[in-house]
Amino acid sequence: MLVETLVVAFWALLPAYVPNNAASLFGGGPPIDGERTLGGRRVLGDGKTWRGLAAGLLAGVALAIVLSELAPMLAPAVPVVDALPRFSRGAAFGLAGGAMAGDMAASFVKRRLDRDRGQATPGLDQLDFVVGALVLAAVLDPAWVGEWITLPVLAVALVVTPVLHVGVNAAGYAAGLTKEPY
Ligand code: CTP
Ligand code: MG
Ligand code: K
Repeated sequence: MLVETLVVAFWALLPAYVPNNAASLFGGGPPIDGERTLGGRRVLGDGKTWRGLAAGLLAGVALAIVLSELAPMLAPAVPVVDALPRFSRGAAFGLAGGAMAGDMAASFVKRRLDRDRGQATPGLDQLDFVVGALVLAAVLDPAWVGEWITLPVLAVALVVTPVLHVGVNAAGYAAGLTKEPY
């Protein structure tokens, strides 16, 4: 059922969604690339900081722990779902760390394409973190990914994530929390 697929996809990917927003809210300070350059351009740029990385990891893993406690309580109360995912350590760290790694990988690519920090790169900006999250989760806990990230969940995730991401960022921009509306 589509609604169940949507709910499971959203729940399973929440620990991958929040790291970006936490990094945006709490990031700043020394950049991860130490201001080093590659071919005349920054390796990652000033938008990728240690503080943002730490905040993102912490927020994602903490949320996964909370959701794991809530899942068995909430699932019986939500009529459309049979079960909601709980997160193993590998899944939690994979989703949060993979989201941050995917975001960093995208910045690396953007700098190689001569795009300045913060310049919009449609497609990459909206999917980098979810692809990174699913890849690292699949490496750290393939059984969890096999159980929860079914093909319909994956399809929904790839379609709904960009819409959700743009919506959240637009709202954050309107509220004065982020520098760019995308
Ligand atoms: N951020 C951070 N550390 C990270 C990721 C993000 O401090 N590892 C913060 C930065 O303040 C960044 C903001 O979150 O500006 C928004 O993140 P993002 O849109 O990914 O960075 P951009 O500034 O757009 O830079 P880039 O072009 O490299 O994506
Ligand atoms: Mg950006
Ligand atoms: K990004």
